[in-house]
This record gives sequence, C-alpha cells and structure tokens, in this order.
Amino acid sequence: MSSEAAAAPSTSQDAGASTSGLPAAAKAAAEAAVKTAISETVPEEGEINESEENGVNGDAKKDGAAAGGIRTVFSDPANFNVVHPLYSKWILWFDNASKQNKARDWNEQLQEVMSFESVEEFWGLYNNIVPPSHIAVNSNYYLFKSGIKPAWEDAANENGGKWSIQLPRDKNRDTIDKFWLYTMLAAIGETFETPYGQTPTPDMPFTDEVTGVIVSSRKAFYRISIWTRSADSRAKVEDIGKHLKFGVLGIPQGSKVGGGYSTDVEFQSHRDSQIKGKKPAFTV
Ligand code: MGP
Repeated sequence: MSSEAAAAPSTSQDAGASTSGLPAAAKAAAEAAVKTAISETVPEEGEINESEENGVNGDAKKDGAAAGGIRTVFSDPANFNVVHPLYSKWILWFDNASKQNKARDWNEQLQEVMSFESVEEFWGLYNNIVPPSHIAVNSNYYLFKSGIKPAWEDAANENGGKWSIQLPRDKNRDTIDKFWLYTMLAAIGETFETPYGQTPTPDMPFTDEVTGVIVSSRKAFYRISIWTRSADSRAKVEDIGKHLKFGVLGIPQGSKVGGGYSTDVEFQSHRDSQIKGKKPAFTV
C-alpha cells in the first residue's frame, strides 16, 4: 500500500462525514462507492500501467506517480484539487440580440462567456450564471464544443441541422432551467452520441454528431436545440432526437406533443431553417 493510501482518511469516517444527510439506502450506496473507490484507485507501489498514464487522466496520474502513486481526491482531501476531465472542451456563448437588429449584426452580439474542460469547471460556471428562466426575451445560451462557433457558417455546422422543441413560456417557467441543465449534462457527458436506450458498452458506436446545444428565450416560448454536423440522413441523427425527447425531457413515448406555442421534437437542416415557413423534415 502506498504512503498516500495510508494518509487517506478512514473509509467509514470519511464516508460518514460526507453522506450523513442522505437517506439510509443512499448513504449505504455512497459508502460502498467510497470504499470501492479507495480500494480500486490507490494502487500498490509500481502498479500504474502505461496506458492509464497516457489516458485522459494522464497528467493528474503522472503528477501523482512522481510522488509515489495515483493522485485521487483522497490524496489531498483538504484541498480537493484533482479535477475530473471531460471528453471534450466546451465553450458557453451568450447573445442578447433584439429582434430588430438580429439579421444585421447577429455575429457581433454573440459573446463567449467561458470555456471549460472539467466537471468542476462546469459546475463552477453553472452555479454562477443567470438561468435561462431569467435571461432577456430574444437571448440565447449556446454551449458548443471548443473550436466550433455556434453559427450556421462554421464548417462543422454548414451541412448540419438541429433537433429542437418549443415549450410554452407560461407553462415552463419553472421547468426550463432543469431541462437546460439536463441537456447540457447529456451534451458534456456525450450521451447523445451513443444509441438511445441501450446500456453503454466499450464497443458502442460513437457518432460525433453533436456540435452544441442551445436554449432560447422568446416572448411566447423557450426553445431547446441540439445542433448536428450532418442533416442528410435521418438514421444518423434520429437517436439524438429520441434521447432529447424521452431521456432528457422525459416525455412519455406515444404521448401527443405540440399545439399552440409548443412543438414536437423536430429536425430541420440549417439550410431549411433559413427559409421562412419551411416545415421540419421529421419528428421523433
Ligand atoms: P433564431 O434565433 O435561430 O430564430 O434566428 P428564431 O428564434 O426563430 O427567430 P426568428 O427571428 O427567425 O423568428 C433569428 C435570426 O438570427 C436569424 O433570422 C438570423 O438573422 C440570425 N441568426 C441566427 N443564427 C443561428 C444565425 C447564424 O448561425 N448565422 C447568422 N449569420 N445569423 C444567424
């Protein structure tokens, strides 16, 4: 056992301190997870293998390896300074374009808020920004993969399209923040990229279709959109729409959605969305 493991707080003490507010079943599960984490992540001396060191966590693991073991959150519990990297780096953008000048200077209105590439940075950002229920009418948050501008003109979007759903403003004031959070979590967790409704496996196809997600505040409705790289094949993007509708928004399968200011979850290419009155290509 490494010296770091020896320095880690005792399992029951630590788990008890951090889970005391939980119901009994959740507390037991959390304590079991902590025990497993300690026993599985702190290796014996010389146990670190090369592929792990070169993986996503490479730097954090190498730092720890130099000091005699993998660094985990238990290595320095007082500072809690190990971050959990995301698969992709993301940038949050915001615009607050008034209806009148939107077409003229849409690009100038678009502002980068912050980039992040770890779970901790995401929550730091999320906990410090105005939620969609409180942003001005006609403004939007855009959460896009780093390197892709949330614009039709970006090379990653120019042949793409979007899944979107409109939710009436009056009925969704209390739910839009939760829906936007769930949409962002699915995006940064890359769960839109795998087949919907299947248990993830290491050899599952990864579509790399999503370029970003958007929440829009409009006078009569909110809209959540997911932008995709392609728009030429329903098969390529269909599971993303299903994931949004049934997984993220929790709409029961077979229930009727739409009418008034609300729409179903519908797909349209960016080219079509620039033609006034053009109907969506398909729905899920
Ligand atoms: P919107 O906000 O996507 O549509 O685009 P919405 O909410 O249906 O608004 P409406 O005014 O079309 O009813 C609104 C306008 O912003 C567009 O008509 C464009 O003028 C501009 N705009 C939006 N996007 C996403 C882009 C973009 O990617 N590129 C450029 N050049 N303009 C855009």
